[in-house]
Amino acid sequence: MWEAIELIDTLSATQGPNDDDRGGGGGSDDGDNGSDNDTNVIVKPKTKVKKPSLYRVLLLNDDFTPMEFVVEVLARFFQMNLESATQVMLHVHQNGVGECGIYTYEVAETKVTQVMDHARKNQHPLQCVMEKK
Ligand code: TYC
Repeated sequence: MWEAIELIDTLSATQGPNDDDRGGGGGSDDGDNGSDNDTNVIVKPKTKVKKPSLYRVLLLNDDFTPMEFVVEVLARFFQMNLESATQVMLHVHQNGVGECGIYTYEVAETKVTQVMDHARKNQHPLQCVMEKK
């Protein structure tokens, strides 16, 4: 995608009469209509900035994963202090599901993988999933 921008001809603006006009019989050879407020049009690539889609990382409740383990997971992988981690853990315990954080796709995917790997290694059935916001 391209956008046109106008560039004011600083040469003609600062040097007064155009001294490049040799042999043109006084006429202008710069291809414009002769009125000498020269502007040149150049093109540059249009910078496209798109906001990335965001994803919620969620923890699901189960009957077997120890509360202490869930708190430790929230502190370790989601940078929560013990108070926040305990609040989120209790929310999941009471409501079945709770939000650990909101991230771009690849960060969210990494968090889910880290939590699931950690839970499996410790033989807990803890489930962590992501969903588009
Ligand atoms: N319900 C679990 C228990 O009573 C605790 C728990 C909380 C498990 C949150 C998973 O995501 C979870 N031990």
